[in-house]
Amino acid sequence: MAKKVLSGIQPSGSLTLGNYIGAIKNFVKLQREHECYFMVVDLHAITVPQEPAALRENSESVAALYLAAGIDPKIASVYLQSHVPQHAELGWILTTLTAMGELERMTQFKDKSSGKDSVGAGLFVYPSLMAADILVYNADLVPVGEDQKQHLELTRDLAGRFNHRFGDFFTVPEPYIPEVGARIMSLDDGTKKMSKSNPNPGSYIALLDPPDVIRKKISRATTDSGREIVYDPANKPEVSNLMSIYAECSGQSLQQIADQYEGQMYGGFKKNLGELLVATLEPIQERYRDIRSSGELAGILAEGAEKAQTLASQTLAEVKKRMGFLPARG
Ligand code: ATP
Ligand code: LTN
Repeated sequence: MAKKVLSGIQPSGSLTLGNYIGAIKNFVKLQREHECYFMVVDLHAITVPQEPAALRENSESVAALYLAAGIDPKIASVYLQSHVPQHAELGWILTTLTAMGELERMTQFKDKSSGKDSVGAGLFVYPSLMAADILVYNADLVPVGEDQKQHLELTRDLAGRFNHRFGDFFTVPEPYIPEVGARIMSLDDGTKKMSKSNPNPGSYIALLDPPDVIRKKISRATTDSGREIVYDPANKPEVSNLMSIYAECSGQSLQQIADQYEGQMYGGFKKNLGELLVATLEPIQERYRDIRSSGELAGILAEGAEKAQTLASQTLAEVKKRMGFLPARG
């Protein structure tokens, strides 16, 4: 049976290979069988300071990359979170059902706030807004990378808490996390996740990096000592990471890759990986340029938001009724 699927990516920088492998590839896969909602979560992006011009550019860029990567707006709704005000409204309501202790335990909050003099309250309550994103559509499945698992757990708890207090209403959603590639690591440190907000661009492959930059970044990627090309994330995180990327872009299994490169040096493997990435990303980049220059994006986003809002407003009306809010009219 068709399920409801929802996910989002923050317009907080240029999308990386981690976002593509961990999230977007699955969005594309799921759209054929399910009712899908794919957002650009701009309200989440402002939980850390964003320059207005950069937020505008990144929001358009993420939306265009969704389409360039293969999301078909005729079958999936693609839109901006801020165009559907029910997200913020349900976000507030769920914040009131969330315990401080639950938010304090979130590792993303701990990572993003550590070492900062001043941290916005929005960064702290970010997971309640994410729960609202999901529950406002009563989504069944949420395709995300490994790092979002904890936020999904909280979403499930909040759905259960609401249902317990106000009667069964919310669907308790399931995460949909890929087996390989759920956590693509940084190219300069195999123990850190590849992230678009890393200040060192050498640490990530951006989906829009030109071919020569891609080749250079892969050739400079840190590799573990030793010379064997084997998949062993605990002892050889950096080579294992490159192997995961290779597997995701070639469709080969990790074992096939290990067999193919048995006895070979890192250099040849990295050179081939660079070419594989260029071949994977070039068609996406070409479609991206077409979409940006076509002028069609605004219309697609407006249509997506309209469809999403129809469903979200029904959910919100029911939530408010159950909680005892008076109706605005009648
Ligand atoms: P930021 O650095 O701004 O926090 P990010 O690059 O971590 O951003 P998000 O917008 O937070 O990206 O994530 C979008 C989606 O991409 C999420 O589903 C997330 O789990 C997934 N994702 C992000 N980074 C990776 C990664 N390195 N490996 C696999 N999936 C990832
Ligand atoms: N928190 C997520 C982005 C996000 C999201 C969502 C993902 C916001 N709302 C709803 C799935 C469903 C992140 O940082 N990657």
